[in-house]
Amino acid sequence: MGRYFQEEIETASREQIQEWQNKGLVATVKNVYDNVPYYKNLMDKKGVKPEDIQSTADLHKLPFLTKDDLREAYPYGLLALPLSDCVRIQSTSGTTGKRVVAFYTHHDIDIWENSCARAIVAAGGTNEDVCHVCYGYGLFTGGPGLNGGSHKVGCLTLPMSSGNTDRQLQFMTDLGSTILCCTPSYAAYLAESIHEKGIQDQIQLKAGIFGAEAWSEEMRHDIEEKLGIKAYDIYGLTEICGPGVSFECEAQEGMHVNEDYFIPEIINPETGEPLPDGEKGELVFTTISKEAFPLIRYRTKDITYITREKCKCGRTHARIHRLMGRTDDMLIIKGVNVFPSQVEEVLINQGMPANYQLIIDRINNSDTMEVRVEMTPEMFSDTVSVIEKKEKEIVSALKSMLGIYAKVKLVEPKSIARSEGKAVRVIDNRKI
Ligand code: DLL
Repeated sequence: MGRYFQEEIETASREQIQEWQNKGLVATVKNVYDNVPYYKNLMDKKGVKPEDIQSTADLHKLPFLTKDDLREAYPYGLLALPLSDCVRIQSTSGTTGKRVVAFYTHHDIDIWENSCARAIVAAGGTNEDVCHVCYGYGLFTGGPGLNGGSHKVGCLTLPMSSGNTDRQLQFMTDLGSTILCCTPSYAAYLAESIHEKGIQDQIQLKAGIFGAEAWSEEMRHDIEEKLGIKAYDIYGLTEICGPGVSFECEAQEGMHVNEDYFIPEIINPETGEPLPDGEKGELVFTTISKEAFPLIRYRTKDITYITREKCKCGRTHARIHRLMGRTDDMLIIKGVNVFPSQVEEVLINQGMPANYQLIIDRINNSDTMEVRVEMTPEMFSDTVSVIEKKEKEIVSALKSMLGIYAKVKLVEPKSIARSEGKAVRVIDNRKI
């Protein structure tokens, strides 16, 4: 297979990429204007017609799309094809009320799996490899995406899904897994477990493809050293397809965006103005190949910058720098998206006052969340067992809302520091 999954595409000239993008953009804009009333309405409001868009230089004329639009149009309002042409949905983790649902045709799954296959080959994968996928399977895109990419490359694919570390390690040693796909925090946890059990000699891993949450260069070095592998970053979001929107190559100097499928832009999050290469801002994507759920100028809220400088690996597609945070308050805990407002909703439903704080940490390389919430003066005079019972009730309500465990601690009235301005709801002690 060589160094690339699709060499001609991945190493195409900038002129060629530009031509694909211009053509794809013009066709996509015409398609959504003609077939998706929601888009027509947005474009009409902005006074822009499909004829005004001739190339990527006209991108800035188009309206943005946000997660709120996706929620408003839920579930079918942004579909560009009849449902009979769609074969799959995926959905985002942990959002309140209406989740975001993305639709796929056979073609859409194909380009998504190509994206993941490119990532696997960029990490050194071939059909000789045993690809161990422990991202979650189901509505989350991590498992299905890497699974599909692994099939395309011809690796022996282990659809492990997440959890059950003992079983993960057993398969990893018995079947000789060589490529590990999971969140960086789970990779670090697996590395620790391997050392605790003293089974380093039985591990044959050579590479890891880690994403879905922020991680640091330090964490990369730590995982690489403990597992004896090269650790590659992979980025993506459900709305655009899932993992594989961009991926790292052997140079490990930023993630190549699959520019034949997605046009990246960086904007100033306050003004919406496009920013030049090298300047940090909010990442925005326009899809130019998707059929069922094309998105135009979708604001990811992720912060990074773009470079189009030549990469040592020979790939010509633009790169984004390791993600540098988000413009909103969404937290990613154990790969699950959590908004403080969701926690607030649970607390209020449980009859608690909205004086609370979330303490996020990374202990033994695994994310933890503690919810501290003030009791009312009446509760404060309750017995310890009544208070403990209430804590347990909140733990289980949070678990069913968020899908993850959070420790709950009821604290004295007025013991959470009040701030002058906006409430400080989140204390994130993770060093990432
Ligand atoms: O997390 C898709 C994915 C699965 C990517 C597996 C990589 C590997 P969502 O659940 O929709 O999709 O969450 C998307 O996760 O907007 C980022 O804020 C964050 N994110 C994803 N990859 C990275 C990364 C999947 N490599 C949101 N570094 C995005 C930092 C990441 N943040």
